[in-house]
Amino acid sequence: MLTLFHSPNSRSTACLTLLEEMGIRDRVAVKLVTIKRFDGTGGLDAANPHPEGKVPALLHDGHLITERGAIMVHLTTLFPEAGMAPAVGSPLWGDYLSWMSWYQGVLEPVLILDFCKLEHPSLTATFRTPVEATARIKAALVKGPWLLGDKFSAADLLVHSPYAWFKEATPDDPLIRDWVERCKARPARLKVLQEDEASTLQVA
Ligand SMILES: N[C@@H](CCC(=O)N[C@@H](CS)C(=O)NCC(=O)O)C(=O)O
Repeated sequence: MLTLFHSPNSRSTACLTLLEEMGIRDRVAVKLVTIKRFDGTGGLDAANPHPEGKVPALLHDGHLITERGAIMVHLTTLFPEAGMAPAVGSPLWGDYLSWMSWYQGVLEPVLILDFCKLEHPSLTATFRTPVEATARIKAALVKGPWLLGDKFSAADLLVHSPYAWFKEATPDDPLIRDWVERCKARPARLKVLQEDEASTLQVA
């Protein structure tokens, strides 16, 4: 059995959107939990199995998967027919894994460090900066129209997500802005955002 632990308008929204994109909402139970919010609202939820009380978390027959990249790779591997990732083991699968790992290991830290205006030679040596991150996304989109070429995938869903939430972080580049807008306009995302809007009232 698969259970996704979700809190509306949070990082887990992207995982719920993936379920919608894949047409597998009926295959994964979604449990709403509260989380500690930056504005001081919410709080830890005893029903959430995430070791730090965060979302998303995916429980698969007693095994806990955390980190959006890992959750998305797990789901796209379990349901390959949904077509949200290249065939496992194909050369393009390597590109897919690289984007998912790069997001978790580099892009998200880079954007948060930049938002906090934190600079240090070790940080730059390890992660580089938004300039290099932008160049990497742009290089893929020049070939485009999606990160993996002609098909929208979970890589687009994950990598565009911080720009959808924080418009000011979006690089001032027409190719990247257009890609973010195309990701934002997908019906699956719009549907989940509407649901999140409604369920926030229930969870708060
Ligand atoms: N690296 C994790 C980050 C998870 C995360 O920070 N989630 C936030 C929601 S946006 C959270 O649960 N915060 C509650 C807390 O920090 O206690 C991922 O991408 O899955």
